[in-house]
Amino acid sequence: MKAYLKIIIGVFIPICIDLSSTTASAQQTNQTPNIILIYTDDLGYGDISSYGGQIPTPHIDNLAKNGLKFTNAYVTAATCTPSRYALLTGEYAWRKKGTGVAPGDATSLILPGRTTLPGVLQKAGYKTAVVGKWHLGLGKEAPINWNKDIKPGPLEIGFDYAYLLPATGDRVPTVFVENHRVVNLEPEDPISVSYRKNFNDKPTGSKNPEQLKMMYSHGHNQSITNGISRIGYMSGGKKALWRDEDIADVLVNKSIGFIQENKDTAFFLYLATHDIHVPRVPHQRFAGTTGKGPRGDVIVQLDYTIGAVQKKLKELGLEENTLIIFTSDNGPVLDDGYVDGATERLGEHNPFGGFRGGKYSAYEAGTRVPLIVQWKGKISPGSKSSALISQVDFLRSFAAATGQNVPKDKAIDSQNQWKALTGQQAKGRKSLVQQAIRNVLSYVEGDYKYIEPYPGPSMVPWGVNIETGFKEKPQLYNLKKDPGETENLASKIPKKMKEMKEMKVALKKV
Ligand code: NG6
Ligand code: CA
Repeated sequence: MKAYLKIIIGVFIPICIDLSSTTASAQQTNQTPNIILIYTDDLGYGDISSYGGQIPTPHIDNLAKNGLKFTNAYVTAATCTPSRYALLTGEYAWRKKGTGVAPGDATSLILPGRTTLPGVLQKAGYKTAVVGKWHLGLGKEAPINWNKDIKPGPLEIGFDYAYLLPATGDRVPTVFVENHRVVNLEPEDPISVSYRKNFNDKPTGSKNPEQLKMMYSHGHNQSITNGISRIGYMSGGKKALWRDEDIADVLVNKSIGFIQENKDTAFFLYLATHDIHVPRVPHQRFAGTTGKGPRGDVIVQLDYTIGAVQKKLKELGLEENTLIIFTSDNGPVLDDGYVDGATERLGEHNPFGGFRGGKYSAYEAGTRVPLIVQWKGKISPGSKSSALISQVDFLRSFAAATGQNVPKDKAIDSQNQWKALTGQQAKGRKSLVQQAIRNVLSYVEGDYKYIEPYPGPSMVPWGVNIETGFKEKPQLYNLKKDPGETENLASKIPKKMKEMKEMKVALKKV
């Protein structure tokens, strides 16, 4: 069923939305906002200047100036694959085995037939696209043949168009995939990929460090492309290899191309940036501009990306009709496997925004992320919200906003938080679950957070220098009074602890 959103702008903000009326119109009008979801990679709560960062991000700050900034918003997991899985399916990833960080040759984790965020919007008459990092697997059976049609993938689960980095920038194959095909692949130079063994003694980071323009620090010592060694081995596809310096520009061009092409219909663009994941290799326009090394420079490059999208919307007169959501797939990390000076050149900039832990961690910095929603003319500019929001809610929120019915047994963790997301309501959800590496779960409700006991290492066991938040005993924190999670209240308020534990156990059984 196609949707029609009737918006009555009253004397008072916020707005009133009547979801009862439906028509067959998919025309992009005031009533059906375009939706652009900008999903950044590894960007921390404190990485942008509107959240206290020391690196200038004027275009991202503009989103906050014109829109609504959340201080209590979460991604569902502290790594990429489970976060994206939950974002697109409306279900926590820890419910499904095999949804941890996916290798570059993983097969599709979200299969045709699933209820998905793009699928819901497609049904509502939107043109849908994903541009950027996928990292949810591609194809049906391993090993993937990269030289033929690669499917199923995004086109089979609700996207009309896809331009992808198949996994991450640091994993082979380092090529773009457009719809079902590797871009610029020449049949006489086919691609081979292996995550187990090298091909014909091809150069690797560990054997040929002299060929590297950026040294690896941990992992990332296998096949070399563009002077950077990666995770995994590949050969062939010479013409198809991306140049890391150009990735942001390529994704911008594909995004604004999609916007241009669909300016007259309602569209949904999921722009999943490679920035600011490793390897951090800014274009020369941005290299050296922040004095904070590549990590700082790719934040400025990310800001440019947002600026380019804003410029396009303005040029097409679509600013008022477009809702932009800006957020991140997990918390920040400094050294994530390459020697790029991220730690040494940080200075006063604090990506962690005062929270404990970071990417991979059960502590807050793992999953508390920036979230900004801009919808000009609808959301009051410069507003702030402390509503508890999870990205898993986007699916049902947009379903409700576009008049789509999602059966109760689908997208089971997603809640319709449309009102909170658009600033019409101060309260969001009551509780949520956070997922750290090794599927260690935390439960947040009200001011409190419970971290389940786990007998694991206290530091992430590879060189990232981040606390896991794992303890053999349960932990309970009052996030309001103690956002830095310094005082474990488990033994001080055992009743609360018990209650939180029971809630978490109950949720897991759903
Ligand atoms: C880790 C990688 C890290 C990054 C991460 C996934 C090593 C040593 N580290 O395994 O560099 O790729 O996986 O990041 O290989 S994510 O943002 O896509 O989840
Ligand atoms: Ca990530």
